[in-house]
Amino acid sequence: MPRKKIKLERKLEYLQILDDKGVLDESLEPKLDGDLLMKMFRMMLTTRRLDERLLNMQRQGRIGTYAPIRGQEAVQIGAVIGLRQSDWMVQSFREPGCCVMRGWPVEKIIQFWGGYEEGCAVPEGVNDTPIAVPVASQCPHIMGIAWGMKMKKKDDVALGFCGDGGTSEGDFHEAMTFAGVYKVPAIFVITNNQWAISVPREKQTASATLAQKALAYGMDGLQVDGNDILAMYVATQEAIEKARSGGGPSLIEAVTYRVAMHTTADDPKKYRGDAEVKKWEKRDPLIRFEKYLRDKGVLDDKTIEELEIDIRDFIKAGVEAYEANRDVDPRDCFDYMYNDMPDELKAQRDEFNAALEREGITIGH
Ligand SMILES: Cc1ncc(C[n+]2csc(CCOP(=O)(O)OP(=O)(O)O)c2C)c(N)n1
Ligand SMILES: [Mg+2]
Repeated sequence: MPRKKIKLERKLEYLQILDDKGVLDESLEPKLDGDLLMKMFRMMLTTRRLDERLLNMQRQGRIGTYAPIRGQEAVQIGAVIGLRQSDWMVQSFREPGCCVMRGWPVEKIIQFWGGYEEGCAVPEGVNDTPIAVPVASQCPHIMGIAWGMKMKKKDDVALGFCGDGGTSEGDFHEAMTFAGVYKVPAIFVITNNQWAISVPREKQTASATLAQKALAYGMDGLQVDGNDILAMYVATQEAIEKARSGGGPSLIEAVTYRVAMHTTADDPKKYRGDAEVKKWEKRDPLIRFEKYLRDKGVLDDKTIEELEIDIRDFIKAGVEAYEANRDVDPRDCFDYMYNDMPDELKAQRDEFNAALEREGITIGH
């Protein structure tokens, strides 16, 4: 019986174009026009400011909870900026940048985190799935939508997100198996932000990279510096082109860091040290890209100042729209799950109503 090395046919690469200090690898630099570069920066800055705003709103008691994304702006904008509107984007719960990029009104994003079900309704004309908290549930959806595209003989693709923690779920495995076998036009972006709540990356899996998991399912895997928007853009564009032209699915592991807490209900100081956070703060995706644009002469102080004002007004309008439209009745939550309300739910509703009456509380419209 022979014993020999099995040749792996698939490639596994790492891509970084702008390094941690903003030094450019000119041989890998994509030739992008100034408008696209500025759009990338504007969208990343919008995502940063929106994230800060949502975190503040939660601390002020104006929304219920929030999952911050600081540090992950390049993953989000780099991955979706090159999608067509007819392509699909499948999100988890940490992609507000993708939502804004895809045309979700800011008001809607705030509604979701404010606990209003209106925030789950995808805006008209936007081919995205709603925010979904169940970990890795995105993967079968990415696969299924992409399979649908293939069956309909469309050249649209499905691109979606899953976390490092999500790759340990059965949903991830099942979706990857099907995607590989059926060669669907799917792009799985794995946001490796090093943590799944309090579980660090090294305890998540013994796999040296998450990208290499792709090989076992018969697809290419690419590990990308997720804090380098140029690399994220190039990697996803390649995967999108491949998917559109019938080349099948890809997995992109975006290496980044969750600089803030898991959600506003979490205190990361309980399980990780400051030094690690500080190290990653220095790799901030915005600082790096800003330096690149300044060196290129397409960005200066005045442009940034104007951008900040525009973005502030844009977010403010969304917050105002959200706060002007809160005439809802929390008792509605009993009404929409079932056509015929089951007895246990009726009992809960009655108990709630009785408690309101007892306490003399008036709510709703
Ligand atoms: C199926 C399922 N199990 C557990 C949870 C609770 N939960 C929410 S987020 C999370 C960690 C997810 O980590 P990762 O996939 O790395 O994504 P990240 O939060 O870092 O964006 C867990 C366990 C959930 N939402 N869904
Ligand atoms: Mg994670």
